[in-house]
Amino acid sequence: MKIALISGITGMDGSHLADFLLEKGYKVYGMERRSSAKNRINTKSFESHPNFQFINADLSDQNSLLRIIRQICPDEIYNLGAQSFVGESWHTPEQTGNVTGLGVLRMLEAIREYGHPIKFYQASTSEMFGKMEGIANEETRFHPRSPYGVAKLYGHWITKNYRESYNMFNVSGILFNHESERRGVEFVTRKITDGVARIKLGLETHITLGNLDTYRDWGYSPDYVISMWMMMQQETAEDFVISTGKARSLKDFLSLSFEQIGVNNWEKYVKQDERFMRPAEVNYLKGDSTKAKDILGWTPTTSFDEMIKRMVENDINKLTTE
Ligand code: NAP
Ligand code: F7E
Repeated sequence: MKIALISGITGMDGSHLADFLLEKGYKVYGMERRSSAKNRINTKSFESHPNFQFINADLSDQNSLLRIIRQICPDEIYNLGAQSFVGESWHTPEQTGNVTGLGVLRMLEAIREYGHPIKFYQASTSEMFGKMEGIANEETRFHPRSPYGVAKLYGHWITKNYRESYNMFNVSGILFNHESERRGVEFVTRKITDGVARIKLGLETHITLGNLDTYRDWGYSPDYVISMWMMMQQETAEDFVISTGKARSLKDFLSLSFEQIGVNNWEKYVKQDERFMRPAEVNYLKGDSTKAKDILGWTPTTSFDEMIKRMVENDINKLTTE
């Protein structure tokens, strides 16, 4: 039985990846950091699975990482843990650099110190492209626009550097935005689907957002975590862009979300507030995942419309039950 360690288990991708790996017959350890109140909203589907176990460690604590690796001897490590909210990264740039950037180095150093080969996946991001035009692939130059993007770029390069320096099996997936019913409510897609559900149920009258003139290449998280596993099964460690190849506007997202509750004039229900604007914005992201299609055989399967439908339905059901 293969053993996987996932950092970021309580997050969106970590929990979807755990579902996928348990289904594949893996023993999965989910790395969790200590908090005063447990955050296990996303782990319900697998936390009592006989092949799943939580394990305590923190990406800002070097020895904790080495200790758990020695304890569980994993074959594969998926490093999904991060301060992942771009907006927050201007408020806590040092903490973001420490966890999202240096946390990657700590994980790599723990693997080196352990001394046995472990395959390593790093969660890189389209935010490293930042100020881009056209369509980005693995060769496109980087221009991050936030402390988060800069920290991720450090994580990306140190992953590559340790591959070249120590011949480690390290891969980076450069994933464009992806969402799901498990997305945190501070991210714009879930903020909208949760807001639409509240308006439908008469709990709110409007949604307050920041910059509406923005475009993202949005995919579905359960499709994207499969690509992470595929990268780890290759003979050679390489980096891959994962995307749908389509840039959608935030206004499209709003329009389709409100359509789910029979509203055609979404503008009436949306306000804007400076508080949600960013000091430097990434206005447009679109990715070319041809390399992933050719080498991994990966393509996204869930459409933009279907994803929005699932997210709105899920939020309506959730609020109704609550
Ligand atoms: P997420 O839902 O925000 O999850 C982040 C996870 O990191 C949470 O489980 C969080 O745990 C954990 N974490 C935070 N600080 C930590 C620390 N000091 N030590 C250990 N764990 C810590 O993020 P996601 O959307 O699933 O994304 C997964 C990864 O992919 C992240 O690295 C993100 O930056 C990257 N990424 C995401 C996207 C996207 O569109 N979703 C695209 C490209 C790359 P707590 O519950 O304790 O906070
Ligand atoms: O913003 C705009 C905002 O916070 C998307 C993370 O997973 O994907 C994610 O980062 C866009 C931006 O995601 C609001 O200014 C307008 O242009 O949902 P977001 P993100 O910044 O793209 C990348 C790939 C990651 O790696 C990250 O970890 O929407 N926007 N109004 C707003 N955004 C938010 N959050 N809230 C608003 O009210």
